Amino acid sequence: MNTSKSEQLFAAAQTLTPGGVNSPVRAFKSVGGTPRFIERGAGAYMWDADGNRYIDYMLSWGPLILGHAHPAVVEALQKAAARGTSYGAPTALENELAQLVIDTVPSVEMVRFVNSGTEACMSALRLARAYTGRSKIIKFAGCYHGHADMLLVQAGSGVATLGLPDSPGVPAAVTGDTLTAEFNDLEAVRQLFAQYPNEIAGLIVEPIAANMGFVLPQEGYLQGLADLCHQHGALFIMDEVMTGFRVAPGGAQAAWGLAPDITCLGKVIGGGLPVGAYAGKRDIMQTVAPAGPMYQAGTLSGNPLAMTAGLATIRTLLEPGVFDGIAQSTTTLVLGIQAAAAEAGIPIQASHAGTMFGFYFLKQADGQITDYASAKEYADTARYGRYFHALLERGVYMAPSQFEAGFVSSAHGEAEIGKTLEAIGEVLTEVK
Ligand code: HOZ
Repeated sequence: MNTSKSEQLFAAAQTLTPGGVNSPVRAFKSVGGTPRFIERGAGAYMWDADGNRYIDYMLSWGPLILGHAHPAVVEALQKAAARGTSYGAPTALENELAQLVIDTVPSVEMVRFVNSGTEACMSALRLARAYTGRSKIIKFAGCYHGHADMLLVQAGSGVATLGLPDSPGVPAAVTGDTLTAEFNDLEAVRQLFAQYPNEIAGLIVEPIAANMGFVLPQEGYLQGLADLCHQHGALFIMDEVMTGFRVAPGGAQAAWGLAPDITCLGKVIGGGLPVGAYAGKRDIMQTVAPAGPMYQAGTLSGNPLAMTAGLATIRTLLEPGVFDGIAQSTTTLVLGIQAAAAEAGIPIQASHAGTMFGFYFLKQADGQITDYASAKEYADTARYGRYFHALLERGVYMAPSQFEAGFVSSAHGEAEIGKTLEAIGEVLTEVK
């Protein structure tokens, strides 16, 4: 595969921006090699600067649930752009998207739009602190909620991929109120609440830990967290930036019958444009300025183009059969990966939920990954790197890290899933 243009572009980029990328997970650091510079996308495919075509399972890290450049999204955006790209004043579009989110995500009664998942989570925690008058928060090792200072503690995603310790530049005073526990360990959280009575404002959790690979919550775990929060006067915050509109249209909370106090959203609700949102029960959300005293603002928040792309995406996703079709493709893909790995005699741990999936190559067949500690212990990142590149050579683009999730879109039809499984079958015999 000729990648000379990507190599030239990457060399230039490294002189222009740190590491040559504008977000660390793009840099292929843990899998090695040169990141592909992408020129265009259509449906399930994207093309790099050298003209190589890939079936895309990263989908901009989740947002593109209808695939690249879906006609309904593109057409709506073209019309919206012609009317102006930002006003710094409210629009009807914000009402429409807020109402759609409220109608679809069960626990949500009010929404505040921001520009990214980072902003959504950062603001959700400020809200929990403002609402409860308490300072401490709980997060889980290997979970990633964006790069706000207080949340860069035992973080997943790029921090896990690069094997970084907690980031320099984050003052100890800022993380002093961040308590951590291992994912799926309810007892650890019980102990934290016992240790800090009346001090914990809220607990934030990814319902599926999808920034340290793909770890499903154990039966009853998330409800157990919610119950502990409520017994102790803390808010239960679900970070559904990745799982929102992906595990089910109403997110993991709809699929699993959970009622968080605050929900963080992003990715799909912006249809590929920069967006985030925090949302929740009315009396909690009324704490936010100008309705209440907690300050949070943004020049481009509720941006008309982002609202337009989100509306077109979600409306199309909610058409009969669309979501279920993507979920079915995801199931077919994961079952196929499991079968191919079994045939090749390679131990893996694969799982999926709705339209998301993930799998680990295991260093030992009896290794079971349930949290960040076991992910670091059992995940065979070296084999993942070989698998990633062998697939890339065959025109299949998975996330460039063992510690990230995969995504499927409505544009991934039988042909794409079939070709992908064929490639995976070949690759798994190669990386044995
Ligand atoms: N949530 C994404 C990683 N899991 C964000 C992508 C990025 O950090 O660039």
